[in-house]
Amino acid sequence: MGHNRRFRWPVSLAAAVLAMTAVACQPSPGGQIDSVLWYCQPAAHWVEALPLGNGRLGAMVFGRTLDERIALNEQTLWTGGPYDSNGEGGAASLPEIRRLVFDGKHKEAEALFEKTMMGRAWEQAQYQPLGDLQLLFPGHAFPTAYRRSLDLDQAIATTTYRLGSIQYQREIFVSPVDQVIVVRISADRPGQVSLSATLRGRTNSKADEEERGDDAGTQGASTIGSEGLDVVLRGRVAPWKLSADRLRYEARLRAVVEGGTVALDNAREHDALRIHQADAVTLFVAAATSFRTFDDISDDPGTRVRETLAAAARQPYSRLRDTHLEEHRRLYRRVSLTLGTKGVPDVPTNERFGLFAKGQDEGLVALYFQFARYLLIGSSRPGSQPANLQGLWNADMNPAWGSKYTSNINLEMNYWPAEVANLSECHEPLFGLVADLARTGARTARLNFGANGWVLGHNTDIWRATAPIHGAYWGAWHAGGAWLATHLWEHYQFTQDRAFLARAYPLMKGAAEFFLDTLVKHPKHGWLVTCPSSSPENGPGGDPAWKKYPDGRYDKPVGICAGPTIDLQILRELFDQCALAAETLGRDPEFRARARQAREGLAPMQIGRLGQLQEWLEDLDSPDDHHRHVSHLWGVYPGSLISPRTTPALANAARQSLRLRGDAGTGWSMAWKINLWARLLDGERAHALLRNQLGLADSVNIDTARGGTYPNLMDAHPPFQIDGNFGGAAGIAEMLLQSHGGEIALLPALPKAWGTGRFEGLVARGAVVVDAEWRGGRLVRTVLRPRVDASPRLRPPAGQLVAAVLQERTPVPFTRLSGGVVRLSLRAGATYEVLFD
Ligand code: FUC
Repeated sequence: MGHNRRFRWPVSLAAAVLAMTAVACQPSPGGQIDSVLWYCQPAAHWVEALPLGNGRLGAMVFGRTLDERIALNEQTLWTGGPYDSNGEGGAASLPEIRRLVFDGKHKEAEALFEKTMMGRAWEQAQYQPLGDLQLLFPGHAFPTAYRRSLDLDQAIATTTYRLGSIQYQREIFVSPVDQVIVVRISADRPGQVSLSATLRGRTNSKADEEERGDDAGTQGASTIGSEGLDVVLRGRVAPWKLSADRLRYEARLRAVVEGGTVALDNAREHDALRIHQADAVTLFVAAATSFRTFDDISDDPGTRVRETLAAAARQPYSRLRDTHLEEHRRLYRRVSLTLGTKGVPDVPTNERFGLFAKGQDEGLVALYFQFARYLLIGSSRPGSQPANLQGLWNADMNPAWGSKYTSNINLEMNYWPAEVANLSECHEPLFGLVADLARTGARTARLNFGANGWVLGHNTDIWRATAPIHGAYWGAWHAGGAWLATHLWEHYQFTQDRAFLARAYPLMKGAAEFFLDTLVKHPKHGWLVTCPSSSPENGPGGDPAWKKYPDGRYDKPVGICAGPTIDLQILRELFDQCALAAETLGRDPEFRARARQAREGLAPMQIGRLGQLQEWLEDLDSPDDHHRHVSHLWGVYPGSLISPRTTPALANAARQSLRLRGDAGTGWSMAWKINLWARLLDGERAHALLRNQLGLADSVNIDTARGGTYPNLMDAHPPFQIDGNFGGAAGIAEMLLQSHGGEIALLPALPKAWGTGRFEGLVARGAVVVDAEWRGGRLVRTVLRPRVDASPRLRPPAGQLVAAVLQERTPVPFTRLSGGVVRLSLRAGATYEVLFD
């Protein structure tokens, strides 16, 4: 079962030995250190290596001196090929499944669901590693003055060390402009660069094959050969029972030397480049697959790779580097964040976790925030696939949960920081996915529900599979598409881009239409509910351990139900958003009315016997339930149905639910709770969660139940899962700036630990760019840069008032509303400074 996979680390003995022998750390060279991750040892484990990416190609740099490993990824390399995930469909059994649920016969309902509604397979395709770039530097085993680093502002990983009197340097980046991985190796004396370089593909081990089983497909083997002086890796994923066609891929390595020689060495196991006594060498890796779209894999990766490589290798290194820097910084430099007054301690990044835990390094939070922005730029650029469970960084043939797209929290969380952290265009790959799902999910809607519109449950893959998988406990939930559709409206809120809204509206409408067709009246209360459904991955009474019998049978918890709170919350917002969008675009009055009417009939949110917000229609929440999913709090965040100001009773109940659930959990679970406490205006509790999330996770013991953060700042579910990074960053932003409910709230959940600080370039709904500066816990000034004409309400921090609003140092009028809130009138393109008492 996909949800209980073992996870193994690729442990390299050589790396571990090297880690111990690399002594004498090199302190930071002068200059910018607040955007740098750095270490005194090479990475012994993948979760210590440093990630680079251009949205499509990824690299993890270990920084070993003797035998460097750079783990490679291409974001479209998945098992299988285009397929239709649907079985015959269970629409005919829908009335019976519903009857069983309403009669309280949940086990029977799940059994019938699993018999009739599941997809052709119970798993989906998996994201695969491309292979490794391997570099061998004979004689480089015992360096001094070693240092490896990742500069987020450059998106360049650098490894430097001395060998005797010679200083070596490697710079690695993945260019978003030239679409290649570039490795530059140099020394401070001529003729000193000698190495061999090759590519290595990955092959399934027997254990991988067995563990994954038939349902997910396998990568199969690749071959290494050469063409001229290029090393070429070619592969084709293994045949898969669900797909007639299968993906092909190719990677190509070339070396351009300055001084010295390069030759092909095919005497060994397989072809390698031998670089001899060069002054410097630039290595290029280009890679591609035959993927064009989810239903077309007819591209020719060989031609693409050859052309890309030729175009890149023609250019001088300095030019490649400059254009890469410029394009990266265009996105990265939009936001800055400084927390605290202490400055950045000049110690290796892995030592900063301890300082942060002692309250001595809030700068780590700022680095963590920027790292998430960096990861989003690296794994989700216009034209690329959306960031999957691992962004695009995966070294495992059988990755946890297939490293695919889990849409009952994880995929959405990946995009929580996109808008507020000023990376709006990095959101686009998600919208492309939604457009595809609206096609594949329309078939599932018809076959399983006899409904119009489109539907997605809790998972999809690169082939946009939409049929339920895993089993009824997970697969009976089907509001994943509706949740994703709310991202379209969010993008519009933040950008005010009407042309985008016009394109997105049919997708939103399709997501809503499915529910307008499938909502049913609950026989007891007459409320409109979803059925069958579930509260994602949780059953009433918590998540009891699965009981497995020696003969392989198991008892599993039952999750199927009608009208879980999360569904009703998502649908309230989706129906509202559709109606507003239709109004804005002047379309579909009938549909608008239908959506509004359905919204009014939805089951209400309810407060239960523990004072909690009920997760289900019935008051079934257990005080002992510490389940990682907090689905019923969707209406607090990412939704905005519940807030301390507008719905105080529901907000109190949400608080109580959060208290009962506790502050621990997987990385993403803690990240969600940061956002929730921020929305509940409790900065101290949000910060406490952040402290938990930024706890250093043990990179070796992957069985630890505790989530946290690995030494390379990547999130530990465990194992590594990128959602926690993105959710954590969104939470940090949410503590500093909120813009739901029609107002821009400044420093709404500022913890004491961040008494002094500043940010520049965060974005509020209404398309207003916001800077703020505060001292001693008090906001000093804010700068607003509206991208469109706007008249937002602005809420200063509690206990402060707006003193003046200036445009080019000249006071402009504003209106005071109640509670310190003011109404501003802003013109697109102008800059306003707001001062506070
Ligand atoms: C959901 C979560 C798990 C994990 C997986 C990828 O199933 O419940 O914790 O994050 O997605």
